[in-house]
Amino acid sequence: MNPDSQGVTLNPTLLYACFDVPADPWVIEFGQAMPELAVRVWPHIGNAGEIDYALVWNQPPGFLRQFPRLRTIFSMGAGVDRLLRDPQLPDDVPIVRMADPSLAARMNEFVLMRALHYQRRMPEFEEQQRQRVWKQLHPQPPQHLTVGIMGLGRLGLACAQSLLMLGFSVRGWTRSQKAIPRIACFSGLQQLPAFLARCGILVCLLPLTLETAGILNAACFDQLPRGARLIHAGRGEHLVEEDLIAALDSGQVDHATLDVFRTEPLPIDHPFWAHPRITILPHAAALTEPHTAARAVVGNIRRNLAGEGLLHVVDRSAGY
Ligand code: NDP
Ligand code: OXD
Repeated sequence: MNPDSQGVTLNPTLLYACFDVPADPWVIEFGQAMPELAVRVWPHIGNAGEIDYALVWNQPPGFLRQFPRLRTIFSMGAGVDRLLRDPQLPDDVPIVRMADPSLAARMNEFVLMRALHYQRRMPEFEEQQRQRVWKQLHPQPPQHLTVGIMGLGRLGLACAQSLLMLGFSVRGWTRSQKAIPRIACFSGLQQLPAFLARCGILVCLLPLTLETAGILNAACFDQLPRGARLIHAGRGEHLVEEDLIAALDSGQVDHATLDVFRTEPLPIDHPFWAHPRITILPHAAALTEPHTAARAVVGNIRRNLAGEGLLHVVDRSAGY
């Protein structure tokens, strides 16, 4: 460390260790946002004892133990489930999740796009096109279509507010009870059935925790109105895959848009690829964008250096 008389680090060092994510755009953005920040890119870490901050993604278990001076772990993603699964994660270093506003903006676009796709009956028009059928179908008025969002956090709440502006009827399900104007709010497992009972479109934007793993299962699908649609951009482990296939095949669920999977990339022989009522995206609903995300990280580094509290710190006991 290189402290001045108040104990503030003058030349902080950030390690970039996002495996499989190219470093170059990030190095450029960090250089512009905070020229005094020294950025080292894994594996060229130099002296591990000089690393103050680490920006990580998909790093191997135990990786973060080698940096004795680490002050903050920044996750490149909003979801920190994989990070928290590391049994050797240093337990005295705060973890900050990605809360860059552009992530919420991208997720918002994605959920709106798919909700409108369903509201405007696009799956039916696509099928008509395959059959060369010319038949006009009235869209479902959005106020008659309830979109239920599991998780009203930074992403879910942004989506909920935009859906409201488009006239959809919106409800949300969270861990703690909320009171949000014009959104019917439900919380906890006890209120899950009442929440699900009206969701013509179910959106999953939950973090993956012990409580939420496998939550998109047969019991969940059975409680939805018949013919409901699913938009899933949480984590692959939320979904019991065979239960979705059964629900689609029985007509209980009409269509699913899936962005996340238990195994990513989705194996080439996975039945989802060819299912006529599943739309697949390669975990691309909301990608972290270096230009804005590097500034979000720098903002927090500056707060930390100034002795202010970090923003968006993960609650390890809650798991998100
Ligand atoms: P937040 O932490 O801001 O919000 C999480 C929400 O989930 C909160 O409303 C929380 O409730 C709720 N929640 C957590 N546990 C439970 C539970 N047991 N029962 C009911 N509700 C629960 O997260 P973000 O909105 O930033 O991100 C959500 C997730 O989206 C990420 O964890 C990640 O998995 C996924 N994601 C996917 C991306 C993609 O491209 N596919 C991109 C980015 C994120 P409460 O408000 O009461 O705390
Ligand atoms: C994230 C993700 O968590 O990309 O940000 O899924």
